[in-house]
Amino acid sequence: MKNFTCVNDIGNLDVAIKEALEIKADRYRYDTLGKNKTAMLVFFNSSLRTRLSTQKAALNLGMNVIVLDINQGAWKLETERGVIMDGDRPEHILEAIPVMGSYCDIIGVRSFARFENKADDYNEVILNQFIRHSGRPVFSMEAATRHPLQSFADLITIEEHKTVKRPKVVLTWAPHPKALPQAVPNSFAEWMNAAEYDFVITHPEGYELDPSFVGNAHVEYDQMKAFEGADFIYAKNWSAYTGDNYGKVLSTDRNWTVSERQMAVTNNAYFMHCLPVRRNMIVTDDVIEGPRSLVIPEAANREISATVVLKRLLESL
Ligand code: AN0
Ligand code: CP
Repeated sequence: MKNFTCVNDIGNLDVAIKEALEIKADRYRYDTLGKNKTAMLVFFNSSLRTRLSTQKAALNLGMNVIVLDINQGAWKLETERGVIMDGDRPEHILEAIPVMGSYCDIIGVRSFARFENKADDYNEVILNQFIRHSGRPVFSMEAATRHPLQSFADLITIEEHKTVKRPKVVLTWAPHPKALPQAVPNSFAEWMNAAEYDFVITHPEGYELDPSFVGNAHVEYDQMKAFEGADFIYAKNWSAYTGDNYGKVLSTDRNWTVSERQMAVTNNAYFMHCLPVRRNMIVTDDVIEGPRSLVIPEAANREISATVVLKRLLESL
């Protein structure tokens, strides 16, 4: 695997899941594969899980790790080419990227959608600059349009808990006070479609996702109807994608907060969320603390998805 930015990079999902479960059963099995290799993790945005689980994954493989928070101690980066740099940004990303690449063997990047320019976000301008100019394999730790390490961990979690081959999985929008990217729902949809589950997306009107991620998923605007008979509920907020509303919050309707009321019509569904989660906006205390909540094992599986991805990148060096 040369880079890891989307579901296609991982290839056959059955093979990937098998590899993940083998690594989960013996996570230090490849502890010499990364000897004298350095992973650099570059964060343009905050993180708890991605930061910790990816470092742990690198350590599982015997790698060295360098973590850089761009906004804490590094020079502020200009990202536009052609700009006269007489403002508050002393360094250009086109020098910073190859310099970072010179100190490591593999680079992970977290760079959220900035909501300034939809085309720049959906063309993954920052992530692609890393791919083009670092000279290293690059993996996404959540970029503008996708969060593949999260979706891979979500897939592993569903595979561990499902009781039928093709479970009903429902992605539901839920309210949040701030504008959040579409990366997590886009990516989740991409992986669920690839897994060929019975996949339903529910959200208020105006929150339609990019059709290329929705694919053949069934879109249902009635949340209660969508939840009927579901085996897994995956909650997430996202801001609007469509037209001039790109990056806007159109609703904070707490009728969409996942509670026992909606969970009651499911097939005793498991509850999932990528975290961090705002309680009693996205989900009630009762549901997230309940016996069917998978949020902690789901987060724990981030170590497993990252170990598989780093292992495969190391194998292709
Ligand atoms: C981010 C998002 O919604 O993309 C990260 C989730 C993993 N969430 C927040 O910024 C709260
Ligand atoms: N789920 C996830 O990626 O969490 P962090 O933003 O804390 O890394």
